[in-house]
Amino acid sequence: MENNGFKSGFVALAGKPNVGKSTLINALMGQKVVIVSDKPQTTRNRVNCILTEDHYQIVFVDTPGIHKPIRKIGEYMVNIAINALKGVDLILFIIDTKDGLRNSDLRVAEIVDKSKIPTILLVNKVDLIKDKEKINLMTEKIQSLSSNIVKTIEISALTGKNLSELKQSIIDLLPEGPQYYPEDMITDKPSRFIISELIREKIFHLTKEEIPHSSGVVIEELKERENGVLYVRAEIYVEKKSQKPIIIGKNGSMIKKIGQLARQDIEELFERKVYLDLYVKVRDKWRDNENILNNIMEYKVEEIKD
Ligand SMILES: Nc1nc2c(ncn2[C@@H]2O[C@H](COP(=O)(O)OP(=O)(O)OP(=O)(O)O)[C@@H](O)[C@H]2O)c(=O)[nH]1
Ligand SMILES: [Mg+2]
Repeated sequence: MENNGFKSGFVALAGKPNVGKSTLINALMGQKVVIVSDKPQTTRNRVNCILTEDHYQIVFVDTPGIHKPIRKIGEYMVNIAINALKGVDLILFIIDTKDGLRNSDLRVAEIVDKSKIPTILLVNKVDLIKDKEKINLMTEKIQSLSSNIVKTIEISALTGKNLSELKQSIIDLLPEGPQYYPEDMITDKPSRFIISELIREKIFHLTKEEIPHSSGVVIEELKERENGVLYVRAEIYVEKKSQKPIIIGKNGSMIKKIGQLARQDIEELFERKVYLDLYVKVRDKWRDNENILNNIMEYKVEEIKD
């Protein structure tokens, strides 16, 4: 097949939680596709984000942060992240200059090294750090651990610093290849997944301590009504009875806020009116329950099988 110089490939993000993987993907995509928060372990599934231009198609693979799992959900997440690197054309390995290097970064470095896939090391959040020496020491340490790093770029996913240079480097490193996805497709995930993520994002933004991480969102019903309104019924899972009133809030104020903000995002994305019905369900220790996880993390199941 003649590709006429069209370039394409899969570009996976790798890094510990909270380094800015999802923020970077949204910045490179030029629109919000994946959810972001200031709390670690926001991303729980692999999400392909597709950027198509005249001469190339980049499929960014967002992944959960690689960490030492405590619960079963963490094991799923790390498995998903590691498996998402298999067979990709390029890896973007992100470190966080603000947080410095930790054991998880060294673990990621080892995984990246083993993959033998060409890797760009991204030294992120440089907007927060003036200490050049610190940045250099971090960079050298990681470079010494991952022999497949072909380039290192200091970036800020938040301010956009050096992102056009990064995009050009990605394109340069991609092979000639086919257009994998239709040009108007921005993610491989179904509407249900995107909607559940937008709801979960609001919980991450509005609640604190153990609440965001104890919460999960499942879409129970999604249908278009005759009047064109998109009807969504979603269940928010929490782990303990005591967490339910926190999600609901005083006189229902918290769940109302979650619903309002999520609805706005969903309406914008789907360009139609949305009716969002939210329920809170206590699911005892759901994060260690494989039956529930296989449902909530359903989008990874084939991924995990080798
Ligand atoms: N100052 C600054 N903050 C950043 C930058 N990039 C990301 N952040 C912030 O870092 C936090 C984490 O960003 P995410 O994109 O959710 O990080 P992630 O790596 O996807 O995290 P997980 O999904 O938990 O693995 C958010 O509060 C972002 O706004 C940056 O370049 N500069
Ligand atoms: Mg993320």
